Amino acid sequence: MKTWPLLCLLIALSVTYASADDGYRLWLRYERIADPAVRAAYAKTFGFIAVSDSGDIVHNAARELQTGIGAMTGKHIPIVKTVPKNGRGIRLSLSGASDVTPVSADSYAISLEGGNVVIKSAGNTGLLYGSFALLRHLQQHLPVEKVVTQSKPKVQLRMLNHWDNPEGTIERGYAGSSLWKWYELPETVDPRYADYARANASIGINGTVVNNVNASARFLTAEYLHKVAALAGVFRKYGIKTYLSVHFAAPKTLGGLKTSDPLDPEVRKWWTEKTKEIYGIIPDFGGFLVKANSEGEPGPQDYGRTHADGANMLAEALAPFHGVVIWRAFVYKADPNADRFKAAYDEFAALDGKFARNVIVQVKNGPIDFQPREPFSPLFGNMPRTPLGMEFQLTQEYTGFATHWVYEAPIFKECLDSDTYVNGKGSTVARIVDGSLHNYPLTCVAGVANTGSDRNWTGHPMAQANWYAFGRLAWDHTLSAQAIAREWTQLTLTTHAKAVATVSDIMLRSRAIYVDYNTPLGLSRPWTGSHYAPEPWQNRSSRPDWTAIYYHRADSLGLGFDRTASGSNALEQYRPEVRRAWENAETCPLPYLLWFHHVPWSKKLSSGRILWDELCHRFYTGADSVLWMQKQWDGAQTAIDPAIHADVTGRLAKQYKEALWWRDAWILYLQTFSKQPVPAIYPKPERTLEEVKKSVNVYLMR
Ligand code: GCW
Repeated sequence: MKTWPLLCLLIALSVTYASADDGYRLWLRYERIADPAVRAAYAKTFGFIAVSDSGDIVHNAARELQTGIGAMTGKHIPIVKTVPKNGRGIRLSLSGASDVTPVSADSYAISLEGGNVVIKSAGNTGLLYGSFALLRHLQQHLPVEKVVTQSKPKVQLRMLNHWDNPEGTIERGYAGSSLWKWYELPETVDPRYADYARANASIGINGTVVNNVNASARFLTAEYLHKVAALAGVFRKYGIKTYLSVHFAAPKTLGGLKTSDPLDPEVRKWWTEKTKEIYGIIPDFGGFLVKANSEGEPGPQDYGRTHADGANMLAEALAPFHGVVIWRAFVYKADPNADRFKAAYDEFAALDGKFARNVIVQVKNGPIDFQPREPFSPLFGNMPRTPLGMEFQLTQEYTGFATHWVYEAPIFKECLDSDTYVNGKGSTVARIVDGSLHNYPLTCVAGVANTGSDRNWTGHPMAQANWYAFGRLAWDHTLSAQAIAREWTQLTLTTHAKAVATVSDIMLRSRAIYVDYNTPLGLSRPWTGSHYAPEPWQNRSSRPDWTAIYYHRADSLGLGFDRTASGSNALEQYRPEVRRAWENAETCPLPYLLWFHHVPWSKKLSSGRILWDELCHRFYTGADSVLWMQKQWDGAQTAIDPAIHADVTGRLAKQYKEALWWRDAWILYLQTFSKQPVPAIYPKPERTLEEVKKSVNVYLMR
């Protein structure tokens, strides 16, 4: 213990701005508090951490408090078993309720009792979450008296989905390679796994699917199950359950059976035995995530069976162990005459009520695919008898990889706050997902992870906020995007009030800015390829819905996808109130206009501009706004670690270049249809369409 003063000194030294912050600590930096009055007040209040339970989870909670408060105050705080007679401190107390449901085990209360801060919960995980809540409070230098609170997660399963492959790559990952070193596991257990778990636990995440939904059967072999077990052993100590994505055809590919038909008794037996084997190795295993009959993955439809048949077979195998099946609704067929928008609803809505009790159907927030802005998926509200889980994407597949600063909380909130009108006004997507509207027995929110082996975890330092915001909203969807932005900034970057205001302001505007220069007015761009470079001209692919022209439908008359009754009629999948708001091109809100209407180039919009001019306006102001982001960011320089500041400055410079790229590509290409000039108030693009295409081709070269 004598090393403590030295350690504290080292921590204090390491966080002065003379040395660089590499971002590794995320929002758990525990910077030494500069204000001596606050530091002294905290030091006086936190003389000990009393904890009677010695289980791993509670032990980690106490350790975290010790490390965090120790670093912030420069004081060593002992962990003790009984509350000392004198002095003030923290008490972690299991309140021992008999009806411990998953939600109440995670809930916590923080109170002040006789000078002590008492964190109470019916479960160990609740004590862990309460400890992190206290640390969040202190990291914002708030008065101890204000810490009194009660908190309960609104959703049971709050999980990350990793699209990590067995050879270490990450599908749609932009922050290096996979965190999981499969070839080293299980013998070598990277200490980083525990830091990953800590970070997740600190924001309430309690589940992780470690492998890609485009799943390799390799993960179901005994060799790999032992590797997964080593990870699960680390995660469990932070209240996190481990799940696997499974390859539906594993009975054939791995088991050597002739079929993977879910109604075949041999196939069912194979899954039952495999599941038993898994629980023998990982006793608290969470369950399976399945992508079936989607983008070439095998599934029950290969045998003329339904998604429910497939899910229920796995559910039966998992039920004795209380495991769950999370079955994805991300499906669409290669039909040139179909509208991909309608596919999930068409395949799933009729199966409502046909799934086993331990199945959750996981739905992406929008009907197409994680676009920068999508209307909410019409499945929400249309499966009252089937628990629907939410799938958000944290990794920035369509929101600029690691070179664009896009704070995603507004995307998540926009969807969660959307009113489906399914049980009248106020039937928000959030109330469906949290189970309150339809009394779902299971609730789940998943985020496709944006983590990787980069030292700062997420590539773009500001992308850490998306992981953070996801966890906070999965816990409590009523939090505002603004409150989370401010909180994250204070924990991660600076407590300097003006800089906090500046940075959170950039964050809050960043998504709208991105949409303006990337996909304004309801354009979308899920065409095939890397999803990095603009390519609105792309018209050839193995599938019609893997081209750009399928989505934007530009022609000599106008732009946009007609999804009204005169077009694909996807709007009929929504309730009349929603339909009415969107079906009339005159009154459809501009953000959704081209999602639902093919609009003539010269049509006057509610903004007072004609479509073509409005598009130009958005593309130009969007790209120019990146200059505003740069200016604001520069203004916050003195309050932010120089290494992080410089890193983001570089990325913003790149973002500006790419914003111009997107702007010019779209404008020059669409101009070949609109035949209209760029309004005189804007400078004309300095390149030709051919030149833009050439620069894009560089990124498409093999
Ligand atoms: O958006 C598409 C992505 C695929 C992904 C798929 C899915 C994992 O481009 O990379 O595959 O969605 O969600 O299954």
